[in-house]
Amino acid sequence: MRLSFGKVATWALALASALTISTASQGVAAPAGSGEELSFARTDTTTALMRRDVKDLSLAERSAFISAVLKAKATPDPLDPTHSYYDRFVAWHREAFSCEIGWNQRGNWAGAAHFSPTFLPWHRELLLKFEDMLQEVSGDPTMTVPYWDWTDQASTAAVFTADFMGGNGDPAQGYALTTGPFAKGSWHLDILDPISVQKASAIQTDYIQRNFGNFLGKRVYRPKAIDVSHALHATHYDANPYNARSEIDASFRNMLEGWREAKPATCNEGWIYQGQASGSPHAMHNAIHIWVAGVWTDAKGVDHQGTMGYNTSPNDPIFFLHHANVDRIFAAWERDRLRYYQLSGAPFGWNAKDTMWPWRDRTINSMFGTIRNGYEYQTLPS
Ligand SMILES: [Cu+2]
Repeated sequence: MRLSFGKVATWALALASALTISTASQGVAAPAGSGEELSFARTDTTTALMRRDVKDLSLAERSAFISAVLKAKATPDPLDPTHSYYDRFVAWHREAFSCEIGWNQRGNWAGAAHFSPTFLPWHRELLLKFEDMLQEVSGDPTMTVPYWDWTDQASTAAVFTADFMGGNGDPAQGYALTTGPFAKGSWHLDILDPISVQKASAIQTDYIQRNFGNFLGKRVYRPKAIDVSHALHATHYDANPYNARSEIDASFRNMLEGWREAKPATCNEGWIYQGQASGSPHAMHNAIHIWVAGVWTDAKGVDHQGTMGYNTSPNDPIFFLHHANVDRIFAAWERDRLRYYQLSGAPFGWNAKDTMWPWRDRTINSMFGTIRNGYEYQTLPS
């Protein structure tokens, strides 16, 4: 995601759309042999792998995960040796904001992976591929991405330690991360946001920056368990107009993605910009990106934001632990609603039976359900 420094709300009328969403099969798993071609992420896996809370990992498991991430960063990408295997994921996430692959709804944009119904299935597929990579580089076919339950203080405390994700940035050094395996000097950001995007927000450093809970001097809070419970009550997966402006009571996806009072997204110099009304707090997924990143103005009046605020937010490995938790909330929501995703009439890449950019390998519908995709969560929120 990308933070917006937009100061003024431009509150246009919601765009009318001819799209319709069918709720006929909601709550009912589609019958076998419905004619739809499905292919799952791990058809060869008979036992689902377990994604666990960081607070429950042993010291050896914590260390094995960090080693795998560091190895991925030191291994050239088999598909493109100009960057590391790890950075393939940063590049995918960055390119997902390109207008070229966006859905232009009469000037109001939905992205390939954000402010769009694809938000949850896209990040699920990204995480599965990230996990596959960690298994490959570590030689451990059972390795999974642990989740950071940001509603839980014990999980949060277990995440931000010197042997794992490191802590907060150092205010004396421009909020550079100076602790842990991804500290400045040890972990270098090789893929940055496009310059045009940086100009619109802040100039990005080539090391991780974090400024916990500070949004231009105002406190940002992490969502609580009760916020998650509330989100799980949303009955529909998504709603017209299928972007950041979807009503959260009707759109579980936007409830969880976290846009509130969003402005129409625009396309500037080839990149989609999604802002929202000034003073309207981001929620859920967005709020955590902002909580970790922070936004601040330095003594010279220059605006900065932390690494998790950029389109290249996967540069901070906390991204994957955060998104595992977002996916876990999705898993809790979809339990009784498996295969609900009936959107049709959208451009290719947003309909239930379409495949998603850039992989084009599995249908959106096939991304629903964790166990049939070869993994499950230790616990689900309720
Ligand atoms: Cu994202």
